[in-house]
Amino acid sequence: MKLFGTPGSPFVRKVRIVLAEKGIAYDYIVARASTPDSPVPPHNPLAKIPTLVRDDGRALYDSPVIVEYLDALGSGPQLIPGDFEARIEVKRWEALGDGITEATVNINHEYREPADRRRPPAWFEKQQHKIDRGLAVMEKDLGASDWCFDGRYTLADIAAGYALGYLDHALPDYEWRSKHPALARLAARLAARASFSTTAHAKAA
Ligand SMILES: N[C@@H](CCC(=O)N[C@@H](CS)C(=O)NCC(=O)O)C(=O)O
Repeated sequence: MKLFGTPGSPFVRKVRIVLAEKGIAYDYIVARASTPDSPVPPHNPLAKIPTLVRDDGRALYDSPVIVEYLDALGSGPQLIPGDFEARIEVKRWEALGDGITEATVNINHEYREPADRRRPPAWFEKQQHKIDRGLAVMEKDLGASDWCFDGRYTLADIAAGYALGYLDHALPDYEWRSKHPALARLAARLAARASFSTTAHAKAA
C-alpha cells in the first residue's frame, strides 16, 4: 500500500503511528495535497493528505477511515475495541484529538500570513478556546490512569498523543503541561514508544 503525505502534516503522522504500531509495511510517498502537479487528487477528490492507496488501487481517506482500516490488518495491539460502547468512546477521543489538531493547524496556517492580512484576534481566540477546552476534557477524562481508555493502549492514546505532539511543534510557546499534568505524563510515556519517536515532527531549525 501507498501513503501520500508530508512529514509536516499531523494527520499523516497519526496514520504513520498506527502503521508502525500494527507493523504494516508501506510506501511513503511524500507529496503535498494541492500543488498543481500533486499526485493526490486522482486518488482523493478532496485533495487532502493523508490518502492511503491499497494494493488493488482503491483509495481511503480521511484519517479516521484509514486508521480503522489499518487496525483490522497487521499485528500489534487492537487499537479500536470491538465492543460498540467502547468503540464509540475511543472514537470520541479520536474526534477530540482531531479537533484540537484542526484548530492548531488553523492557527499555525494563519500565522504564516503577513500580520496585516491575518484574521482578527477574535478568530484566534475562538480556535484557542477549542484547544483549551479540548485539553481540559482530555485531562479530566484521563485522570490518574496511565492510558486514555480502559487502562490499555488504544487509538485514544494515539489521538491524544499526536494532538499534543503537534501542539508542541506548531505552537511551541503554548505552555500546556503545567495545567495538564496527566496529559504531560501521557505525552512523556508515548514519546518513548518507537511509533511516536520514529514519526516525530522535525524540530524547527
Ligand atoms: N480530517 C482530515 C484532515 C486532513 C487535512 O486537513 N490535511 C491537510 C494537511 S495537514 C490537507 O491535506 N490540506 C490540503 C487542503 O485542504 O487543501 C483527516 O483527518 O485526514
